[in-house]
Amino acid sequence: MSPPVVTLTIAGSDCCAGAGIQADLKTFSLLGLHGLTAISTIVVQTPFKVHSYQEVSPETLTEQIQVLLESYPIAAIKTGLLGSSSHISAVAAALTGTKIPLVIDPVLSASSGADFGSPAAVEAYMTELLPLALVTTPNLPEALRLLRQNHDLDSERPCPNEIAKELSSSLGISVLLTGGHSVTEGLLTDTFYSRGTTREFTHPWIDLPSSHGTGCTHSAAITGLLALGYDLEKAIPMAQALMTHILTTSYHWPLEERSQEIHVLNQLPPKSANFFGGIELE
Ligand code: PXL
Repeated sequence: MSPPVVTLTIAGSDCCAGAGIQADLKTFSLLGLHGLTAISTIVVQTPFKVHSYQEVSPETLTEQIQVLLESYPIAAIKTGLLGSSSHISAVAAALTGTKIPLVIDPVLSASSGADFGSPAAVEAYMTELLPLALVTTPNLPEALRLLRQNHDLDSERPCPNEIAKELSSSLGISVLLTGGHSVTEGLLTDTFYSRGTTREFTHPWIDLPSSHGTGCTHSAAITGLLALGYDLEKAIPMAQALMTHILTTSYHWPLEERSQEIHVLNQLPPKSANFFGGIELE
């Protein structure tokens, strides 16, 4: 048996395993990949609330990345939650000079609370880390924060095509602006801007109450497909098909004593080895 392709995630640990490192690893496994992890932050949370979080030192974060880069044939890398500007700078320093495709999910806040988007973090993303990426996958609020634009999204609707283009042009990388924050008639549109061209990917909005980790899973799927050798133009629609499968087959437990229902994205391995949510790997 040939060894699996290796993929690295640099992100936070989510103890309830819906988001973060745990979501990334499950998504990599689903694609038949060997996932490696460099943990930035330990987040104590459930889907309803972030209780606390603890950053690892920038030195320990760097060391994890360095030993993994030295020891494994890593085919693609993603970053998720980085707890501070020191983390972002440490990751940028550790990845400078590697030619490995890099996907950056600029997590500026956890869905259940906790803000990671200080002005220093935004600055470090814009000047140090994001320029190293092949693609970044912000949602609209994240893209606006990175561009330091203030909009009241309840009353204004900034044009996603212009935001994606502006972010892409200022960084010199491709941008996939995810559309989860503007659902129209049950559909949402992700906007992809790359080298002067805009493409829109429209798909059904699948609402999953009390769940989290969609952004992590989505960017992990893109990273995994890049690791398998697909280019971005193919990886993006394939990752979306995989997301639709993961969301429509999500699961939850009966309520019993708990006051709220917890829904979990289904990243369990499919029965047929080569079938991923309606897409056959070539
Ligand atoms: O979904 C964003 C996210 C990323 N990483 C970690 C998280 C969360 C959200 O809860 O906990 C570790």
